[in-house]
Amino acid sequence: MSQRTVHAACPHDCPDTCAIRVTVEGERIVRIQGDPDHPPTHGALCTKVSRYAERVDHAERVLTPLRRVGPKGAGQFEPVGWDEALGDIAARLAAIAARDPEAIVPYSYAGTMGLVQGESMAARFFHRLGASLLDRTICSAAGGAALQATYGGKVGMHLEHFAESQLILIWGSHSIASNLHFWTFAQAAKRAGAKLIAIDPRRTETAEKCHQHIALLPGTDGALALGLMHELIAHDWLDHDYLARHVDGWPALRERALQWPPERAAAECGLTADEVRGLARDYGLTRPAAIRLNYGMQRVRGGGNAVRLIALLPCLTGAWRHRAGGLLLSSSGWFKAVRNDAALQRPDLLGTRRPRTINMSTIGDDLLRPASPDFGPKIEALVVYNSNPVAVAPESPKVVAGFRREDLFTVVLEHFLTDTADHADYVLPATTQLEHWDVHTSYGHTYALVNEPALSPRGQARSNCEIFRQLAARMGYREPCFADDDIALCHQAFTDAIDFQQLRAQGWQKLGVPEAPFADGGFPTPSGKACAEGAGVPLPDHVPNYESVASSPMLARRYPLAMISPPARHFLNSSFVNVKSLRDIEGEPIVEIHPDDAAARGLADGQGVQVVNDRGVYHCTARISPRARPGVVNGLGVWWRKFGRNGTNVNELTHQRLTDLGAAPAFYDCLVDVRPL
Ligand SMILES: Nc1nc2c(c(=O)[nH]1)N[C@H]1C(S)=C(S)[C@@H](COP(=O)(O)OP(=O)(O)OC[C@H]3O[C@@H](n4cnc5c(=O)[nH]c(N)nc54)[C@H](O)[C@@H]3O)O[C@H]1N2
Ligand SMILES: Nc1nc2c(c(=O)[nH]1)N[C@H]1C(S)=C(S)[C@@H](COP(=O)(O)OP(=O)(O)OC[C@H]3O[C@@H](n4cnc5c(=O)[nH]c(N)nc54)[C@H](O)[C@@H]3O)O[C@H]1N2
Ligand code: SF4
Ligand SMILES: [Mo]
Repeated sequence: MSQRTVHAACPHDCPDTCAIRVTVEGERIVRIQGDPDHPPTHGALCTKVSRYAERVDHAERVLTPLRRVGPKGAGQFEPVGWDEALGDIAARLAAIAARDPEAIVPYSYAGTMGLVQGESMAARFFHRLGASLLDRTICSAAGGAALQATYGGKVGMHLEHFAESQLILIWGSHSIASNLHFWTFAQAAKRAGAKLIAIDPRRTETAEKCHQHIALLPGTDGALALGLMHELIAHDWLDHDYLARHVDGWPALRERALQWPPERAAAECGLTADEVRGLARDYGLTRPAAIRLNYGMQRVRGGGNAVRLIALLPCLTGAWRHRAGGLLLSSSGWFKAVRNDAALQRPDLLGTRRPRTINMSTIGDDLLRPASPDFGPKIEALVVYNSNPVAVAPESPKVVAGFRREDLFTVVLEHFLTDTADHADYVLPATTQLEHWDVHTSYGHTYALVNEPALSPRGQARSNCEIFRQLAARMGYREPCFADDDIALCHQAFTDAIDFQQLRAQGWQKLGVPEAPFADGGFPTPSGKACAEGAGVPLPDHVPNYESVASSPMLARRYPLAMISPPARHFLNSSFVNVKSLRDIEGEPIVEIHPDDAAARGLADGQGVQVVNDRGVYHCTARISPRARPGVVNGLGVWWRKFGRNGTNVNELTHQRLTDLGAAPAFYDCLVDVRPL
């Protein structure tokens, strides 16, 4: 049989959004390779996606609709035909909608980042229904709001230009794990003489390979940024012309920064004053200097303010003047000009209705809330797609209790029986990226991509869009938009600036973003200036954690260790945990603890431990390791609960309090203690 190669895109929630070439022979996967012509991908995929065939053709893939037969949450199902499943689901949703459609809540995130299999037909369906809206805050909302306030959008440097930087601060990013293709450009810079500095509480493989590692306490980045500003001012390492012409609110920020001498910042951050001074000197005197900020540092109470302060650093030094200077947290805002979200999602189908919005990050509390004038109706039905909230949402004891409610009707579109699918009344088999059409943008580079199906749907799987199209038909929705097929949706996703035929021919297309976008100001804010302080935008400040030894000393007496829970390198959030070869690399759920903290607790390496706080108990294995700094433990995530020693994962311990900006979770703002099992 002859072989065929198609252009695909990695669907996962990763800034790299690789262009992929999939070679198949009939319905058999022959090869999955990075596209050598796509500059960010340059032919390489990460370990996870190189092994994608193991995920697509996994023995445990859900390949027929399933109906619950056991108790809620037990994961016991029987196969059922599509007609029966869709008929029953439509009838159940219609009955709830007849009382109050807002009692129905869609729950989705970035299982696929595709514009089509993400929020297109699904959004149309829920808009037509009048269901509650979902605020998708779980990952990047604090940093996103901060970029919006500071730059006027989620915009920044080009990925490729980091190769020409002379100094790169890798700030709150384990690039080798979660931004691998950036790391390649950083390596090129290093070979050309650049200095790399990691700013991260954890001594990651990335931090190890940098020239310097600044291991600050979690949630103290805002204080560090203020301390750096203090030094930039004190030594006059400022670009006065840039500040005068392109920054709003500089005099007030200057006053605030002058209150943060290096000693004060260092005390707050758990660093030495010399570390703060040295970092400021490097940043103040090296040209061009770039910051690769990432979302790890904004998963704390003050994450939004911290991002605002850091995002102002290149405005103080004028680093933006050079294309290899400035900052990149997200590039997704550059796609605003070419996206056609309203055409895909059709918010007009709401008519005059204005449903309430549920914040996905407080789903634990919200599932347990009774009806009230403030909250609206009790949640009676959840339709989950592209997400695994039982594993990934904060404070799992509450999330699980909510999902176990006997009076909650839950439908989960999935590839696998995840912790969330185990709690479903119906599980519907979804296609993977190799079996459906999609188009993609990126938050780490500036190329649009297409994904052509390489395979027919496995088993009875259907694409998310097909499932919502069929549900819409059964609900009696007759608007023409419910007849659009997946290819038609791909066409509608972009404005004419992206030529779909050309996209198909090459697999990707670069956006027209200026080389050095803010060399002469021109930020997409109302004033065109970067904003330190302005109308409705207060001056940023260091906002201490909800939970830390310094900010909550009473709590810290019982739970003296700060816990962060960044992802294990071979998983992608909770995706891939069930791929055995990847799980074997990670081994088992662990908590990294510094030798001194382990000794104080009489813990041995490899010993079973309970990680505890008032919210829950998480059993895992202690790894005594210099990757953990004193006072901070690293509970790597996000394991499936069912692979955990006591059927929990690290989110058993996290809380649902929200960040200062963006109403996001503060996963890494969490006190615990570690005790022998
Ligand atoms: N392999 C792999 N790749 C991934 C993911 C994955 O799960 N696995 N997830 C994807 C997703 S959804 C996202 S959002 C991104 C996440 O990737 P990043 O945006 O890089 O965020 P995290 O991995 O959460 O954290 C990055 C680093 O920040 C550090 N950190 C934690 N707290 C703080 C702090 O207070 N200050 C500072 N300075 N650093 C801190 C952590 O120790 C970690 O090493 O990666 C994507 N790529
Ligand atoms: N403690 C702690 N918790 C965290 C984090 C952390 O660092 N620490 N990270 C947080 C972050 S950054 C994020 S982004 C969230 C991520 O949370 P989620 O967006 O829920 O991401 P995943 O865990 O990868 O789950 C995605 C699910 O979607 C499914 N899926 C993939 N493609 C498709 C498709 O085409 N159709 C359907 N129907 N399903 C599909 C996958 O099988 C997978 O089970 O987790 C957050 N939770
Ligand atoms: S997960 Fe990231 S690095 Fe891996 S293939 Fe996908 S986009 Fe590329
Ligand atoms: Mo994320």
